[in-house]
Amino acid sequence: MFNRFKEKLSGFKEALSSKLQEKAARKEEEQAELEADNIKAEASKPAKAVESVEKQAKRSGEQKSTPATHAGANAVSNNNSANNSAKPKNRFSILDKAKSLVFEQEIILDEKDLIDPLWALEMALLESDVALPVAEEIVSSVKSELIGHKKKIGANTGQLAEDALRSALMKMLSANHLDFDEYIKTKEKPVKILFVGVNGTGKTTSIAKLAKYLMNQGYSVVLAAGDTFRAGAIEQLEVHGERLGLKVIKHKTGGDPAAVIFDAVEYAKAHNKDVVLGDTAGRLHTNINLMDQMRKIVRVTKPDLLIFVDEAIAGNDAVERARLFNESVPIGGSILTKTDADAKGGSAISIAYITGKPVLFLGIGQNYPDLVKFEPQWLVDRLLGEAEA
Ligand SMILES: Nc1nc2c(ncn2[C@@H]2O[C@H](COP(=O)(O)OP(=O)(O)O)[C@@H](O)[C@H]2O)c(=O)[nH]1
Ligand SMILES: [Mg+2]
Repeated sequence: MFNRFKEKLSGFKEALSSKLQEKAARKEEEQAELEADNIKAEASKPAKAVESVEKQAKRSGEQKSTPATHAGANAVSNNNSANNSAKPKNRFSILDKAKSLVFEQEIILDEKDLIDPLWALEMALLESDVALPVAEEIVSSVKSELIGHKKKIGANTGQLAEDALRSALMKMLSANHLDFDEYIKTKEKPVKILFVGVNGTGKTTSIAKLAKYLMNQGYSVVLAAGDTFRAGAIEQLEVHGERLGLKVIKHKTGGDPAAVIFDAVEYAKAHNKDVVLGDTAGRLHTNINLMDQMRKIVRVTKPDLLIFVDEAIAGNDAVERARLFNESVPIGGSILTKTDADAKGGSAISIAYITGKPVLFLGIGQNYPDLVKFEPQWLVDRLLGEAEA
C-alpha cells in the first residue's frame, strides 16, 4: 500500500537532511573555531602562572638559600608538563563535543534552505498523483511548519521532514471530516443512501460491505437494485443480499432506477428498516445523457446522503471524476475503493480537498470486512509507512 509514495518521498527527506547537515556542519565549524580561539587564550594563561611562580620562587630564593631555586625550576617544569598534556586532551574533548553538538544543535531554517527540499516534495506529490492545488497546499503547509522555527536536529534528520509532512497531511485530511457512525445514529430513519460513480469502481461491492458494516452495529438494511442498466447487475446485488440475509428490492433490467429506489424506501418505512442502500448504474462523467439521468434520479429520490464511489488506483482520474460528479449532483461524501492496490496515494489525499466533501470509507479488499471508516490518522500512518495495511 502506497509504496511508490513512500519511495518518492525519500527525495524530500534526503534534500532536507542534507540541508540540515550542511547547516549543522557550518555551525560546528564556527563552534570549533571559537573553541580553538578559547584554547589559544587559555594557553597564554599558564605562562603567566609560571611567571608568577618563578617570581615567587625568586623572592623566596632571595630570602632563603639556593635549593629554593630548584624548587622554582621544578615548579616550572611541572607546570609546563601539565600545560603540554592538557592541550591535546582539551582539544580532543572539544572536538568530540562539537561532533555531538551537530545532533543537539537547534537550527533555524530559512526560505533559501527550503527551496530544494520543497521542490523535491512537490515533485514527489505530483508524481504520486496528488492533484496540483492539493500538492501546493501541502508544500505551503510544510514550509510554514519548517521555516523560521528552531528545529532540534536529532540523530535521524529524516524525522524532521516526516514530522512536518505528517502534520500537513493531518491538517488537510481532517478539514472535511465527517463521523459516519454519528451521522447514521442521529439521522431520521430510514436513512436513504444512494451510490453513484463510474462503472467497475466498486459501487455494488461497497454497498454490500457497508450493509455488513451497518448490520454489525445493529441496524437493519434494505438494498435497492437501482442499476437497471448493466446486464447481471441486479443478480450481483441479489447474491450479496442472499449472503447477508437482506431484502433486495428490484425491478426488471431496463426499468426506471428512481422507481426501484422509491419502492425500497416505501418497503423500509413499512417494515421499520433503518437504512436503504441504493445502487445505480455506472456512468462516465463525460456522458451528458447519463449524467442528466443521474440528476433526475437524485431529484426524484432525494437521498439523505449521496456517496460518490471511485477507485484509488485511478489516481488523478478519480479526483477529476469526483470533481465533476460533485459539480453535477450534491454528493455528501466519497468512498475510495481498491486502496489496497494503490501504490501512489494521490487520490486518497486529494479527493476530499477537491470536492470539499469528506472521504467516508476506504475499500481495502474484496471481502465484506475490507471497508475501513476513513480516519486521517489511519491513512497518514500508512502513507508515511508506520503501519501496514
Ligand atoms: N482489491 C479491491 N477490489 C475491489 C474493492 N472494491 C471493489 N473491488 C472489486 O472491483 C470490481 C468491481 O466492483 P463492483 O462493485 O462490481 O463495481 P461497480 O461496477 O462500481 O458496481 C469487483 O471485482 C470487486 O471485487 C476494493 O476495495 N479492493
Ligand atoms: Mg455495480
